[in-house]
Amino acid sequence: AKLDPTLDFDVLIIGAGQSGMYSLHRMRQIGLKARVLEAGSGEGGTWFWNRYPGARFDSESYSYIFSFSQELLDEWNWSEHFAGQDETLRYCQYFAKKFDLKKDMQFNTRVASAKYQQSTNSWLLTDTDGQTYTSRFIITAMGILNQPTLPNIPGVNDFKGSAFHTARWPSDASAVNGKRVGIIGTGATAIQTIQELKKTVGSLTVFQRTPNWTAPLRNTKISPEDMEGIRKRYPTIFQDCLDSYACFIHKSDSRSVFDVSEEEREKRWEDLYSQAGFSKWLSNFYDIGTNRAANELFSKFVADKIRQRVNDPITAEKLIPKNHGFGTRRVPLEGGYYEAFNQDNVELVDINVNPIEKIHEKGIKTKDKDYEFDVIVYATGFDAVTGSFNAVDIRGIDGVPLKNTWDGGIKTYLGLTVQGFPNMFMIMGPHQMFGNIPRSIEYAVGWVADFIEYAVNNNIVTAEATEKGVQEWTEHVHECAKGLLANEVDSWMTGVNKNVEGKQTRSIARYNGPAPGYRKRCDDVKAHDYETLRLVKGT
Ligand code: NA7
Repeated sequence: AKLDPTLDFDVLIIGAGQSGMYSLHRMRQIGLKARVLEAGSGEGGTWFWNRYPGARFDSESYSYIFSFSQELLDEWNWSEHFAGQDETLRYCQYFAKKFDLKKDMQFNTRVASAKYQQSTNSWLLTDTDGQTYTSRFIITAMGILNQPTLPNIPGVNDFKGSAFHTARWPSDASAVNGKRVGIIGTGATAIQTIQELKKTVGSLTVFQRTPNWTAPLRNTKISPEDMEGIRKRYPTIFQDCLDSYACFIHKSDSRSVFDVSEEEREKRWEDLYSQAGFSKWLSNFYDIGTNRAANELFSKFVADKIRQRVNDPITAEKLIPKNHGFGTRRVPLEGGYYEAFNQDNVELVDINVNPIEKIHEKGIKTKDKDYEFDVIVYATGFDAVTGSFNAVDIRGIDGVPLKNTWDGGIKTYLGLTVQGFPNMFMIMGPHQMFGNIPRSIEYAVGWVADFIEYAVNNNIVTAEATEKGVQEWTEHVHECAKGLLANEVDSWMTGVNKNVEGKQTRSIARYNGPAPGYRKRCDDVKAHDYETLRLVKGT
């Protein structure tokens, strides 16, 4: 079908990650003419771009996939509980192949601008080569961590050796073997990278600004028999995810740290520490996320584990966070991270004590020492969430830039739509449920697809968030954010990236309430024929 014969497409989708691929599949099911525009040379999004050594799931692979297709669940086998990047990318490629998605995906196409055309109720997209595309609807499926940021350190472009961001790892895997490597950053990405690099580098110098609380991933292989067991449990796994606060498979604990004796608490924490995945974060006593005293007790428990694992007590103390509690930032998971610092060829530099003055031709100069490197790795994170949107010149009614609309703070309706930007739908936009991202993607794509199908069937040519809807939703998002220790700490989750102008202070970038509540609100909007959107019928 073509909703409007003067337009190229019914729907344009920006991004070929899991959001974009599933959006395309759903648009085709409705019978619409859709195309995905993707900057990369292949599908997979996050799993396409992030090829650094050690990149892998921190969540159980089989909970981080699409649940809608029984065939896909029947056909795909995971080899590890926490699959590596290559396996997850192959899953994405298998998904694309199975649903024959690639014929409607256009790669090596970076969208430069997206402009709403009032006269035709349509969108005009222009890529960086100047090619234009028009459509009735657009779906942004750009991901929340797709704009890598380099550190704002003087001389960052002066280094003559090989230097790259973790999300742009060179295809030559031996790039670091036997080399003198410096790495800046100690976030989730750095932690995965460091524990791999320690095996092959000549030497490794880690420049740390803020240590992170991290705990064992405990990844293991999945045998064919185990996989059959997992397959049988899929319905339960997905239901458990849907029922939980942030869609993870880990069951929450409604007890307070102070409900149990000290002995019982320690026993529980030993047990959690020995378990795989995020259980030590998500299945812990509920108040480690809300009560400072409770959080301090568990943080001390984990600090002692770090002290036991790191031989040099001074290095151990440097690796223990002092200014934020466990789980108040996204918890990186590890397998041998702390032990890296027991190797003679690995050094930890605390840049709060010994600040980096500049990067130069041969390496990195700190206040006390000049380091020479063959390779510098920037594990310095992303201009998260709004960064994906700011990278595209998006303009709504009267040519108003989306950037301006969000200047005084992010405003959306359900994290899915923005007032002044009709017919634009966001998958993993700000103020949406994050948590287990594929669960959030599957829900959001489903909601948007259901709406677009409704619009097509009811001759609706424009749909836009209303001022009242946006105000109520934004207030609700801010209300839900109260009381969480995580919102009192700088991180990409609280909208802070010191390397990016305008991101020096905290903001509320995500929906912090419970996932079931989020879905109920969105379901209600659908049940009431989207009456909280401003809908305009065609003639
Ligand atoms: P993160 O978690 O944002 O980590 C970035 C790291 O880089 C973090 O340790 C930063 O220190 C450090 N950084 C950034 N800029 C600088 C400068 N200028 N100087 C020194 N150190 C710096 O990104 P990741 O890629 O690790 O993880 C992103 C998400 O991907 C993660 O949460 C998972 O969901 C997967 P800081 O903490 O700001 O002091």
